Amino acid sequence: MLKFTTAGESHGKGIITIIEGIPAHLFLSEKDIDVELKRRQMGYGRGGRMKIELDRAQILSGVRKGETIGSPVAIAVWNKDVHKKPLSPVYVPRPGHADLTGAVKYGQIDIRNVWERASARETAGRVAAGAVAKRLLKEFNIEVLSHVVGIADIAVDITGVSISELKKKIKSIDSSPLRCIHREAELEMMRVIDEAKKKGDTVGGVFEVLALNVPVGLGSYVQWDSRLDMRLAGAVMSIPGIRGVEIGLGFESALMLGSQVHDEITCKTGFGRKTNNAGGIEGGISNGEPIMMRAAMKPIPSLARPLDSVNLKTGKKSKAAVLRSDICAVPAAGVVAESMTAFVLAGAVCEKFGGDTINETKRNFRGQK
Ligand code: EPS
Repeated sequence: MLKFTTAGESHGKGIITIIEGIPAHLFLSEKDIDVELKRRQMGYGRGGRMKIELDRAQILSGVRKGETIGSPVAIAVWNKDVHKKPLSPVYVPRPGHADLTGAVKYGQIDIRNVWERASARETAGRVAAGAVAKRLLKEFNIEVLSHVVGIADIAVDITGVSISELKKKIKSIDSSPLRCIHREAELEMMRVIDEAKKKGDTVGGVFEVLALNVPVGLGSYVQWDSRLDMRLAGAVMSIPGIRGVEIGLGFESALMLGSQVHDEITCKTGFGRKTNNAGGIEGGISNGEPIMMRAAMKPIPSLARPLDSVNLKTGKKSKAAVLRSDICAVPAAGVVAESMTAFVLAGAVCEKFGGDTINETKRNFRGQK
């Protein structure tokens, strides 16, 4: 079984990721991971921290002579912004962050003890895991991409854009400020972010994740937790700030008739579909069409003009803590969601095709065709 775990705090020594279950003999370099770490750091509206950090991976174990050896792969992303001396405690939780629930749950009064781990800095570790998963998926020509389709109430309509067109456009957006395929909408989105910043506020948005060339048969309907849609939705929902995930038409399908929603089946060289409203998954199993997911991210809870809260020490009404943060992190969340998606798909590939050695996985993959 493919799994990963992370450890580390936002201003501790670094973020450590341990991945278990990566097949042996997969070529893997620190560069493969660095490319993805850099993508996570980008995006218009990021805060001061991203100017300090230059995230780089150090592979600590599981790789010899550029190849995985079947044992756990440990990766470190060292922090530059390390707090060496204890800082003064913070007692006023930010509404919407883990500050209060975490403080109550873990018996903390200094909420730094909560936010150090609840910080989205942890997602650097997820991206490291996702980069390894992407490296594995590359052996099967499976690609995972993302793009931003909305910031606050500015939305991009991609109806009628074919998958090949979308893929071409997405491939060139890494250098665009919001990873958005529509330049005019993007400029409008940037204005909304600037406006929010001026007001001491933050904004959320929606991104789309696409997985291309996914074979038929990943995941299963036989148990609730083997369904691919459940695993993908759960993985993306676990990213800090994500409040909604939909697959294919998602919520819109509830408003339509069955005859409008379901994708008619064709058969030429193999089974195909006239449409892809299901977003590539039926009965919890990948159906060979592109997997399409969207996720909604709420605005980041660290506000320069803080909301009402309560001082945990005195019990008195107080304004929430103000700290350096992003105004908008939706493009970065899209990159993290690619990582989570890649990891779930890599796990499902190993599960279906075997995963002790990459040659075994590939042989069985080819055997299905
Ligand atoms: C982040 C690092 C953090 C935040 C942000 C994301 O660094 P710092 O707290 O030192 O500024 O910028 O974290 C949050 C959005 C959050 O809610 O905790 C990162 O590496 O992505």
